[in-house]
Amino acid sequence: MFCYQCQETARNRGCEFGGVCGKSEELADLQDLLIYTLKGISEIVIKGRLDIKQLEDVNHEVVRSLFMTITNANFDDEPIIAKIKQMISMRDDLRKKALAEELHDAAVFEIRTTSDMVYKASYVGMIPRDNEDARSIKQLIIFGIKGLAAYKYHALNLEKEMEEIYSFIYEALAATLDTGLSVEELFLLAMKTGEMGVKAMALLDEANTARYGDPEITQVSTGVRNNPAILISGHDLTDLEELLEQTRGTGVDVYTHSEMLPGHYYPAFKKYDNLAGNYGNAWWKQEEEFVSFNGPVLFTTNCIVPPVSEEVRSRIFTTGVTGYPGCVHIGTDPEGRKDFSKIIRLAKTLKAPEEIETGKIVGGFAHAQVFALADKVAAAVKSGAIKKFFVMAGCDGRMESRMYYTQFAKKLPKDTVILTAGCAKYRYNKLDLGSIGGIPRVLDAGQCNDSYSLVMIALKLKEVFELNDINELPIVYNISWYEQKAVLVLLALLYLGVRNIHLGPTLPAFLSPNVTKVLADNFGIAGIGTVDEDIRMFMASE
Ligand code: FSO
Ligand code: SF4
Repeated sequence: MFCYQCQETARNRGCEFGGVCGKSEELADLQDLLIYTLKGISEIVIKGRLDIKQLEDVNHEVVRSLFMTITNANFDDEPIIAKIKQMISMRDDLRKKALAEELHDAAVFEIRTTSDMVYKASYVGMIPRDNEDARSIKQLIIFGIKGLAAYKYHALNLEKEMEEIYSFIYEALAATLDTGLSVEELFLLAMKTGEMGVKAMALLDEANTARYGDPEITQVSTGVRNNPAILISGHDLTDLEELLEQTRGTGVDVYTHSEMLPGHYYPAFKKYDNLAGNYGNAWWKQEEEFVSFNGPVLFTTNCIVPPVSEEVRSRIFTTGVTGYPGCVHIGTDPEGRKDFSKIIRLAKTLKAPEEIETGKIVGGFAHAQVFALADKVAAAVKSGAIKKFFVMAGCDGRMESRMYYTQFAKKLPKDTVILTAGCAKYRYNKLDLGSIGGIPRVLDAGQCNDSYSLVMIALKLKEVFELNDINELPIVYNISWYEQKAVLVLLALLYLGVRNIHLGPTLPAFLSPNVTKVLADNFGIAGIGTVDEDIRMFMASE
C-alpha cells in the first residue's frame, strides 16, 4: 500500500504499512483497485464517446465507489470487493458497447478469484511512468474528485442530477491514465475540478434548502435528556430525516454528532421534538464519547474511527457508503427506504446518554441567514466595528498541532469575526467569543459542503461594497484540512479566484515541491506559522 490522501498520513509522507486511520494494507490496495477500475470505465466512456445520459446506473455507482474510498468512510474489505466485482462487470458491458480500441490495462484486466484481485490490487496504486509533478497533480485531481463524488452522492440522495459532473469525472479519471499530458494541461484539469466542486456544492445546497428550508439561527443543546437515544453521525440529511421519522413517538431521542450538528439549523427538522441536541465534538473524539453515550450510533458517512471497545462496536451501525467489519450495515430497499427498526429496538434496551457537558451551540449562518443580516454586517464593517473576517472552515483532526486553531480563535482581536463550516468548528465553537453589535463572532454556516455559503457571503459583501475583486474584501482564509472533501473545497476556492489561502496544520504530502511552488506563486497558498505571527500578518494584510 501507499496512501497519502489525508492530512494525518504517516510522517507527512505516506502510509505504507497500514494507515494511521486504521486502514489495513489489503483494504488500501483494494481501494486502489476500485479507483483503477473506475479509471478503466472512464477511458471506455471517453474513447467510446458513450452518451452519459444512457449510463445512469454506471454514473451512480462510479460516484458511490469514489465516496467509499474517502478517508474513514469504509473499513470493510467485503463491500469493497463486491463493489470492484460490480464495477468490473459494468466496465466489461460498456466495453462491448463502446468498441473502443487501444485501451489501457485498467479497462481490460481480468480477475478470476478474490486472491487474483488481492494480487492485482497490490500493484495498481502508484503511477510509475509519471514524473513527480504530474503524479502530484494527478493525485490532487483524484482526491478532489473523491470529494466531488461525496457531494454529488448527497445531492443524488435528494434526487438532484447534473450530467456535467459525471462527464467531468470520466474525463478527469481517464486523463490520469494518460502519461503524455503536460503539467500545464493537468493544472487546467485541477482547476476544472474546482469549478465542478462549486457546481456540486451549489447543487447540494439547492437540494438541501429545497427539501429542508434555509438554515436559520439556532441554539443547539449540548446537554442530555433522560430517554434512551440514538447518535447519528456523518453528513447525509436524508438519513437524518428517515431516522427522525422512524423514531418519532417511540420514546427514543436522536442526537447529532460531529458533522451532523448543522441538521438542527434546517427548519424542517425542528418539528421533531425527539431531536434532542448535539452530543460531543468532532469525529476524532468519538471513541470516548460513544462510550458515555450508551446508545446505538449510526454512521451515514465518514469519519469512522475504528472502535477499540467491543461493547462500542456492538452498538455501531453503518449505512450508505460506510462500513466497518462486524457492524450491522443498513441497506436500502427497492423503494429507496431504509429500515432503522433494529437500531431503535437496540436503543430501547440501553441506558440514556451520560451528560458530558451542558450549554448551547449557536449556528445556522448559511447564506440566506447572513444575507438577511447583510445590512447589519455591512454597517458594522463600515463603522469599523468589524475589522476583518476569518474564514476558518475545513476539518478537525487528532494532531496536537491543531491546538493552533483554538489558540488562534482565542487570540484574535475582538473586532474580528470567524466564518466557519465543517468539523473544524469544534476547535472554537464552544469558546465564548462574544458578539459584535448582535453579530456572534463565530458564524457557523454548516457542514464542509456549506463552505459554498461562505463563498456566497463573500460575493454578497463584494456586491454591497461595490468591489471588483473578492480579494479586496477584509476576509482572510486560514483553513484546516483533513480529508478529500477539503481538497475539493480548496480547489473550488482557487477556481473562484480566492488568493492567499493559508492551509494547515500541514501542507498536503501529495503536493510535490514544484507543485507547491506553483500554488504559492500563482495563488499565494501558504502553510501556517505560529499563532502570534500569523495573527499579526493577517491583521496587517490589506
Ligand atoms: Fe469532518 Fe470527516 Fe466534513 Fe470531512 S467529519 S473531516 S472534510 O469527513 O467531511 O468536515
Ligand atoms: Fe494514511 Fe490517511 Fe491514507 Fe489512512 S487515509 S492510510 S491515514 S493517508
